[in-house]
Amino acid sequence: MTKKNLLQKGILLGSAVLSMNVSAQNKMQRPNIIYIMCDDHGEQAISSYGHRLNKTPNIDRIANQGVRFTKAFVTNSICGPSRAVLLTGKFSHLNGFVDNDCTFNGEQQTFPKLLQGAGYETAIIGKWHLVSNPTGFNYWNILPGQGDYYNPDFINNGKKERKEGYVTNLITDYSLEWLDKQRDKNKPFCLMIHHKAPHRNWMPDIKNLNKFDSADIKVPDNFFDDYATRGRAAHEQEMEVARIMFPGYDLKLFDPLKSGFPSAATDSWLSRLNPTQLAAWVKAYSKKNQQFNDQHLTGKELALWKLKRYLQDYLATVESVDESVGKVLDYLDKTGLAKNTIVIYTSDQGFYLGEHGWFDKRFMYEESLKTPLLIRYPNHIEKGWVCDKMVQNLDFAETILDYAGVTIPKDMQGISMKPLLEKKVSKIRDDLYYHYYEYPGVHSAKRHYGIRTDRYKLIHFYYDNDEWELYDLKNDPKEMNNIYSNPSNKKIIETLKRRLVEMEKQYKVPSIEEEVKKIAPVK
Ligand code: SGN
Ligand code: CA
Repeated sequence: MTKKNLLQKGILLGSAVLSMNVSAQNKMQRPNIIYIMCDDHGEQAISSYGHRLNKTPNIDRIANQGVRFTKAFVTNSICGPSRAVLLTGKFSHLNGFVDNDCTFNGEQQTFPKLLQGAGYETAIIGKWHLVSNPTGFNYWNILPGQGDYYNPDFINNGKKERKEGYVTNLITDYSLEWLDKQRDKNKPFCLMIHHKAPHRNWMPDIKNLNKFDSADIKVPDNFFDDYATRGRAAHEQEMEVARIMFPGYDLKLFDPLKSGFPSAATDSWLSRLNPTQLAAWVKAYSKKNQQFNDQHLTGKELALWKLKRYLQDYLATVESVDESVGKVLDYLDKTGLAKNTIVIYTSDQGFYLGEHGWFDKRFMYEESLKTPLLIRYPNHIEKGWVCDKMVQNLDFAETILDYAGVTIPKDMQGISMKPLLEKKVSKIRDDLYYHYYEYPGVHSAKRHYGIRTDRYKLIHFYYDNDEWELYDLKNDPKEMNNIYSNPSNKKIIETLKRRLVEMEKQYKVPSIEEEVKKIAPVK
């Protein structure tokens, strides 16, 4: 009798049971995923990246126990679009969420839905920013819109509730509670912890308000960039620390000494604070604001003071995120979950911490094109590895599905990083495509798209201008010299343009003429 016949007659029951056990075991061994994403956390403010602005020992634990990417990039450096790319593994023009004014079509395919369908328990806690309700999650508890730092509202599986406390701590508490008590422990899980911090207007927790007061904050050497070699986009943006920041909202120059308390009318961003919190804020800023008033700074000195105040608050806001990461990692250690859980730490994009004189993101220049990326998966990813190969947030969904053993849909546009993470290939991409759309809009970063290779970056600004920029990242890593008009670069420009056309075809990008037709005419 053949094995097939024996099986059919139930004689080989023993081995059938065995094979069932193996598959049940395989299922159990599917990794859990904890995906932690901050909002606007530039790598400059993570100590393992070596910029020496602050210390993030807990985020660094992920780097020390796993891999740190130095060339992880986004496809569209802005919040909602980045989140939509993450969920769908598709560029903005295909997932439909090109700028922050869009509403996410939650009916489309997303990786949490695919995980759920494959037996994963899925949850998202924190910032969402995609307008429509989350789909594909067993549990969701999100901040409405941008959310508030103090005493924020949450929408908990559809029900709005105001929670007393500081947003980063509350997101952490909800996350630990879900991990410990709420999830179905018979299933592998994917938990997405999406912090609001350190998004503008950089409001630290009370205990950190004075943490960086005497810190020696390094000023980027291109803070006073005059954009001499660049086109209109860099000249016409509205994201300069010196020129654009609001005295109260951004720089916390409310005047408690004069009025006793900042008024909710003029300082509405403070209106969420309860009287005890407000008193702590007034105490924390009064003396240093008085010192500032007494100095009567102007010109470059004033600009430097603004940068320092901005970074003090930004870094103090990051402190709570690091603490949160520590709590989550400790929980994984304590419960023995660490071994079989992939932990990813990233941001929705990078951020300018004074480079080129800026704050915010949007541009295809390095600080905002990049996003920090740290991944830990014990026994699968080498400890303390620094990977300098290019990856994109477009690849995240594919990577997670790959690790979960779920077939990656053909219409996803990224590439699984799993073979790279396991050192089975030396790289997954030679170049990347970028496209930013939110213009006209806040901060006035003009529409542009472009290509980045390991060495070069070519950008085309369009809509109300038509300008190209080229950077040689090897000789000019800070992108101070636009070399597009240098005749010696004719060949490389031709090559990059040819490759751009190929990528537009591969990624099904509509022509910019088509795109521009759909929006308001240039004024
Ligand atoms: C708000 C901020 C901007 C920020 C956008 C988008 N202004 O409009 O500074 O660029 O959000 O940020 S604020 O006055 O409201 O703080 S994103 O991360 O959501 O894309
Ligand atoms: Ca953001």
